[in-house]
Amino acid sequence: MKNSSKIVISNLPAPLRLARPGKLVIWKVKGWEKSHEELRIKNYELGIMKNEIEKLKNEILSNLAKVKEERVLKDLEIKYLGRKGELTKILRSLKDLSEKEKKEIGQLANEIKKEIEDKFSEAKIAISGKSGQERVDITLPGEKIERGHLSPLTLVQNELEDLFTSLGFMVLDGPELESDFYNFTAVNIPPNHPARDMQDTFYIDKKNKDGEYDLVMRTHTSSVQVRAMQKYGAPLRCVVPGKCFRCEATDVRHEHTFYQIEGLMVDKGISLSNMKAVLETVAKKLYGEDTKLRMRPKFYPFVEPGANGEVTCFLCQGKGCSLCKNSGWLEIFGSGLVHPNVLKNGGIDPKIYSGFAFGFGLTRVTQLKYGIDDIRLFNGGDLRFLNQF
Ligand code: FA5
Repeated sequence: MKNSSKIVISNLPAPLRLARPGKLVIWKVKGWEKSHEELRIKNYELGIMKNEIEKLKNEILSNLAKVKEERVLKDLEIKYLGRKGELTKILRSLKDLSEKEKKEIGQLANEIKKEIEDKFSEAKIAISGKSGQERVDITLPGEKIERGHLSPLTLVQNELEDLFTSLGFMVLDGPELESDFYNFTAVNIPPNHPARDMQDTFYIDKKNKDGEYDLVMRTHTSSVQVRAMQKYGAPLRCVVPGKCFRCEATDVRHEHTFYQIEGLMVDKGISLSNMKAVLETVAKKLYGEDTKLRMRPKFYPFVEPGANGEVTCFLCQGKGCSLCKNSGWLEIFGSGLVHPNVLKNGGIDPKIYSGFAFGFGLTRVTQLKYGIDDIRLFNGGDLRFLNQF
């Protein structure tokens, strides 16, 4: 090889250099025409390039045939067709070729690219099971999203809260899982007192260190009376809406879970007439100016004297029916002047202050307002019932 010189091809496109590590050396024999030699080299380069593209195509197709999961498919797509993908790199390197070469190899490369992209689309459809024809028609009218609304109980609760705040009452909250003390003892119903039988109670199956069951699901919102007095002292005006629980044999008027709204006013010189004025205002606000309110004495251990309040039965208009037990009246609240023992338990001196308290059955009040003939519909979860409000 004395009369020959070597040409080191260093400007091969990147994928070819990768494919053939080391330097590609072509021996140039002395006396050959330059153009002839270059043509030969170029043809050699193009041949390698075509082979590499074909090889890559076969590799991609064989890998695609094995794919079963979307995630793997995605990885393959990135590996070959991604911005830095192997096929993309080859295609990008074509820009270094002359126009004639580009035409020759570019056409092949584009055909292969198209074939591979089609295979990828087919694989995607096969894996996701969706038709390639599936399209989103943005001109179709949208699906109506149902709007919820407030429950009738909340509507009435809001109405009463507005009324009471306008009368200067605070709105308070209290725990539903309550201590035996606040639910009973603090409101003048000591342990073992027969008055405890007035409310069928869910006791929590957990004894304290003295072996007593001292946690209950509160049976009434009166459990918040002493809490409020201890926290705010006198004078005091508050209402407490909330859920109550009783172990009832349920019927059209009785539920095991129902709402009450408690009211408490403590100040100097509070009398029964103040209480009656407030309760009549509430009844008229709820049921209209013509509403008749009947109050009759009733025993509650935490008030003295005590009274219950009834309004005309909506179902029979006072004639008597199964809902009102043929009385023509429906009881909606209990009330009375706060017992001195309760004031004392709340840290308020009964010689200076007096007060009144009441407990509306909020669920019963709502039942009456909307003419709902069975209280159990509230907790029934039937949307046909709720959608009416
Ligand atoms: C009480 O719960 C007393 N804490 C009310 C009270 C407060 C009296 C302050 C005096 C001073 P009573 O058990 O009567 O009272 O219930 C009051 C109201 O709750 C009833 O008038 C009724 O409307 C409603 N109520 C009672 N039990 C149920 C029940 N099981 N289902 C639905 N509503 C009920």
